[in-house]
Amino acid sequence: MIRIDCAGLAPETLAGCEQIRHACDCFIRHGYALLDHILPDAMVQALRHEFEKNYAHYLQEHERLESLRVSGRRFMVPVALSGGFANPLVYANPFVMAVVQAVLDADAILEAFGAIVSLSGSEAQRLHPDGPPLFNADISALLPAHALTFALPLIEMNEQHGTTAIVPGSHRWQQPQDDARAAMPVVPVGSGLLWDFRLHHSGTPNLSSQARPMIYATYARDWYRDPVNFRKSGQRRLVFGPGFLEHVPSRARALFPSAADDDATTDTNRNQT
Ligand SMILES: O=C(O)CCC(=O)C(=O)O
Repeated sequence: MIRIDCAGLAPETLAGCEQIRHACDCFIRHGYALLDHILPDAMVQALRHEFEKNYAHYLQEHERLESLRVSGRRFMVPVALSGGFANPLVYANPFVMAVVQAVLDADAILEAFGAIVSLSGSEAQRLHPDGPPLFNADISALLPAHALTFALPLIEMNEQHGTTAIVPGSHRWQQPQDDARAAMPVVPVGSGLLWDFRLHHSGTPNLSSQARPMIYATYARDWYRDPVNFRKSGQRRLVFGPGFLEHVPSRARALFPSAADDDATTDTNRNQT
């Protein structure tokens, strides 16, 4: 797999830099970008502790009103943009944003934010894209990306904890292919994996004794809404902590064009069952 090392890159000069161009090229051609050293390890360790403390109720084998079982012992759960998760380095990471704005649009939005929790013993998911084709026509696979998923693991994704298997190039498939060869990237703490919404991928089994929480962010063109992953009325795409929107830096404001939408709620809904 192609990996892009972001260590030492200056956030102010990312737009034209060689590594980001390489990441965008990989994303467009192969449907993914694997970015190393986008956050300090200590910051991600702190996010993990915060998650385990504040979201312990999601580390159980139980689907709640606001969570969604996505496969055996694997759940999609809401995470509020508050505490460490309200840090712009997390939801608008400069390296991630440089790719997002190049492969989507300068005014791409943050469409959803939360975590996928693969509990100990979680099973292999089937390969799937994150959304259906835009059109019921071959052209869907030829178009530029309309949305992407950014995955930020809170513990290393590897053979033991499980990882997200991806099938490079599958965002260009006209039909699902049975003989697809998936890549199983090791994604260390501090690295992040982006994939095109059309790319076929799957969570692999968690063989370890601990849960594997992975923060996800869906970035999208401003007209797109994920049509499949929020089918329960209790789910929320974005949950804002108190005062969050007032503190979004100007470089990240475009991510939140419709903060008053019904789909965006404040932190008070977070613990509803
Ligand atoms: O658990 C993972 O690594 C990926 C999960 C996933 O792709 C999904 O739930 O759609």
